[in-house]
Amino acid sequence: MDREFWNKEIETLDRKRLEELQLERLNDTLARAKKSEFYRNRIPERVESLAELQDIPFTTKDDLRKSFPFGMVAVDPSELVRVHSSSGTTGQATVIYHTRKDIENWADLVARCMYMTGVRKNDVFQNMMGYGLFTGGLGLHYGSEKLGSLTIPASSGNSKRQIMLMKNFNTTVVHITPSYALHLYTIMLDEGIDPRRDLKLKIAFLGAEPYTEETRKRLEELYGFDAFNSYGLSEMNGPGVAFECRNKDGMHLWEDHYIIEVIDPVTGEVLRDGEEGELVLTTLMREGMPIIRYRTGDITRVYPEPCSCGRTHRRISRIKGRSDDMLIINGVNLYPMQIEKVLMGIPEVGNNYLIEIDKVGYLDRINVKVEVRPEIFKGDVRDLENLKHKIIEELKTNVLVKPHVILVEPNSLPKSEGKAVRVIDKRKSQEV
Ligand code: DLL
Repeated sequence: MDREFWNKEIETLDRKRLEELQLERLNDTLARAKKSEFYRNRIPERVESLAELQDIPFTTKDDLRKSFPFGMVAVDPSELVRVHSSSGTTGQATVIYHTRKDIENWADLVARCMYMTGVRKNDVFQNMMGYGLFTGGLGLHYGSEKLGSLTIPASSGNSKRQIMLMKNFNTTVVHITPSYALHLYTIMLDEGIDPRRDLKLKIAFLGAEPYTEETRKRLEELYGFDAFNSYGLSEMNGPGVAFECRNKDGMHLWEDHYIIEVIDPVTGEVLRDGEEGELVLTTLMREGMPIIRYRTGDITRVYPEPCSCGRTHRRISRIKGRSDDMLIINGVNLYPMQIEKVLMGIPEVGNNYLIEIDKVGYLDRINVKVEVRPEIFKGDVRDLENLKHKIIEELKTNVLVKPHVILVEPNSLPKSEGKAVRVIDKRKSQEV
């Protein structure tokens, strides 16, 4: 019979042993990190318990920027074999370096994630995330090759070619951002392709941007695949940090490679399992650039209960958004995902939307532009009016803001082939 785990011993290690391993690896990490300019005078030689980690200051994105280019490198630069950079659009990019061992460890983690969802050697894996400095492409690529599945390095975009590749090679597994998956379906419709009928897709990995359970369900229905949530960030390698198992209820964060903390984003206080806050991660295996207590900015919580799959590594909940994504509309706090949740739950709503915020006099106004399904758009105007009212009512009830809703033609909003821009806040540019 097929085995169930990529590495059973480590994935099911009992919690006490796992924590002992973490302490051992944390001390190795501290010793390595001390060799970098940034950490030299910032961290102790060693700690006696995991709890002592809390006495070490956080590392922020700004610290990474300031220590560009080599301030956090902990090995001789000749040992580095790869560089990745985070997708930030403003200011100095954050740069992460890897040694050969780092790349091998990362590939093994990704293979572990893929195997956990049911991918095997005989699968055909089409990687539709950008290849390059972004980690979504190369990160999954090496993991998939390590697992042994046939790997198609398709990269993102060029939708017609993606569809052709899926048909020619009988692709069974895809890696794609949820917003691109929503868009790609509309191209399939135009091309007369019904993925459930014409393709062999079984599994999808969706990640790199926030999305809702409603979007997952919608995509599973449209494509007929099982979609698994995948979380990661360049600073912690990229994809492969946390992934859903077949239960699809929270993402196992690999605690043999990372220490998890969740903090109150305002006070920095460490919260208990189950409490929502900002995720803070420490690398345990990285050689080239160890990072200690990194503030990810991502809002989540740790599941206190163990998972029935047998893996002992704790799960984190779907990321609600980044702490800096939160919008304040006339005093009401709101995450864009709360709007997506409502929209993707309404069947007549199409596969794309955009939130624009501006000011009218002293008041904030939120405009939600929503693409409509083609058959509804071409149908009766009264149905469109009813749909508009339904969206407004549901948003008012669930999100507590009254938006201005504009229904638009399918495929008319800016398309996403990678990470979608869901919000345009015009209030800043309106200030005089
Ligand atoms: O997006 C790494 C990645 C690639 C993850 C492919 C998963 C799949 P960055 O470009 O550094 O790295 O962006 C990291 O994206 O801090 C989150 O805010 C967001 N993010 C990533 N995965 C998820 C997810 C890659 N599943 C930032 N849900 C992170 C919500 C996510 N947000």
